[in-house]
Order: sequence, then structure tokens, then C-alpha cells
Amino acid sequence: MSIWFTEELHPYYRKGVRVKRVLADEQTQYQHLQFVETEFFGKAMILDGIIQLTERDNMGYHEMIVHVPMLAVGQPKRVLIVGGGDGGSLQQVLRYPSVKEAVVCELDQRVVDLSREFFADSFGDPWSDPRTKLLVRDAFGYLEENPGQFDVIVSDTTDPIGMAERLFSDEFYKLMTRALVPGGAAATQCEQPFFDTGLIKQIYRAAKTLTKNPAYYYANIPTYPGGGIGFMYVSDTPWKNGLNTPLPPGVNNYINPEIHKAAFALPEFFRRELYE
Ligand code: SPD
Repeated sequence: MSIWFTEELHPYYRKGVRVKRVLADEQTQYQHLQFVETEFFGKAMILDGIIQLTERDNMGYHEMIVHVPMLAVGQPKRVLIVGGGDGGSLQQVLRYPSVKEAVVCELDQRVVDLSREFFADSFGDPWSDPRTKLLVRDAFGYLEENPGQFDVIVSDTTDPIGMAERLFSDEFYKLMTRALVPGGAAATQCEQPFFDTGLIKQIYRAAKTLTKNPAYYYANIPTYPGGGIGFMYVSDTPWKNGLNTPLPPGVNNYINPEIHKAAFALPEFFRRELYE
């Protein structure tokens, strides 16, 4: 017998993965949380019917959302992860010996608890690192209370639906950039050029009024709609500064200097829409 999990983030597009078994299925205080064992992609976490990550292809997402701003800054000491309760971004952040504190602001404790159980093979246990500080709370209030605090902020969120919608608002970008130290850098989950052109343009415009050198970049992730996802780099510091910084100790499965540079090359229709 085979079960297909079909995702329909957009009403005009569907994708599916074959599932071997369901590992967990619960309604938390905030969302429908599922963990499944897939046929090809290893274990996957699904929130409200949308695949958030799989063991096989998450590296494109987590390495790119974390290392691009971290390398641009050079020696980041304090890092904030907004969302990121699965631990994938945290694992990458902790590879930097310069990091003294990594704060994770995640709303749903169950995401952390179950990810810790099911993703231990992929992410180890970054939660037990003494530099990790988990805050189970909404990131908005935390950003408001912490101006000028972070060298790097990674906004590792779900899609802009329901309670996550305001994490894609101008107001959020204002608070996020205010929470950076001068010269600090942020990277945010910033959706898909084909499906979300309008939203990405709105975010780029906001980022442009807030910082000198925002830029959009992209990674291939087969289990996301369209086979990939983009990120908004938001900083006064040019992202290219990161090309001169060595990657941190540990194994890279997606990023290398060529991918780092090439990720900022955009298809012409989209480059024109965004930058002209
Ligand atoms: N359309 C799916 C977007 C998922 C983005 N969130 C991923 C979380 C991984 N830490």
C-alpha cells in the first residue's frame, strides 16, 4: 500500500511525496503538526499541510539562510533565529566558533520537542549547546524589546498564512533591522519568484528603505513549491563581503563559494521585476 501526501499551498499548483508511515500527528496550541517518514526524502515535518523540511533536501535551505548573512558579517557573536523550532538553522549557526549566544524565538514548544525527537539523526541536539537560548514566544515583542542587539538575524518562518503573515510585513522588517547592530545582517525566508513576485517586490522595497544593500537569492529544494525557495538578504554590509570569509568548521552539503555567488544571479524576468 502507498500513501501520497499532496501539498496545495497555491490553489493552482500541487506537489506530492510518497509516505511510508506517519510518525506523529497532532493539533498543537497553534497548528496541525505532522512528522512522516517519506519514501525518498527521509523524515519530513509538515505544518498545517505544508512541508517545512525533509531530511534529504533541507540543507539547501538551512545552509543558505544561515551562512550568507553570517559570512557577510565575518565574526558574528550574537545571533537571533525567528521561528526555526526544528533546529536546522540553529545547527548551522552553532558551527561558528565566534558565536557566543544563539537565541531562538519559536512560538510552538511542540515543534521543538518533536523535532528534537525525530531530527536527532540530522541535526544532533543543538538545543543542549550552552550557547543556545530558547524563548517560546512571539518574535515581534522580543524584537521590540531588543534594539541594536544582534550581529545576525535569521527569519526561518512558515509561509505568510495566518499568524505568520505579519512576519512578512514592513513592520516586521523595520523591527528586525532595528534589532541588528550597525553592519549586522539578516536573511529571511522569502518565498518563490514565480508564485510570489508581488510579495517579494514589496519586501525588497521595504528592505531598500531600511538598509543600503538588500538582495534576493535562491536555493534549490525539491520538496518546496517550484522546486526551490528564495531569501532576502537585508543589511548595510554587502553580501559579497561574505565571499572572502571562509566557511565555518564542519561539513557543507549545499553551499560552496560558487553556489554562494551564483545564488544571487536571478532569472531575467525576475531580476527586472525586482531591481528595475
Ligand atoms: N513552502 C514551504 C516554506 C517553508 C519554510 N520554512 C522552513 C522551515 C525550516 N526550518
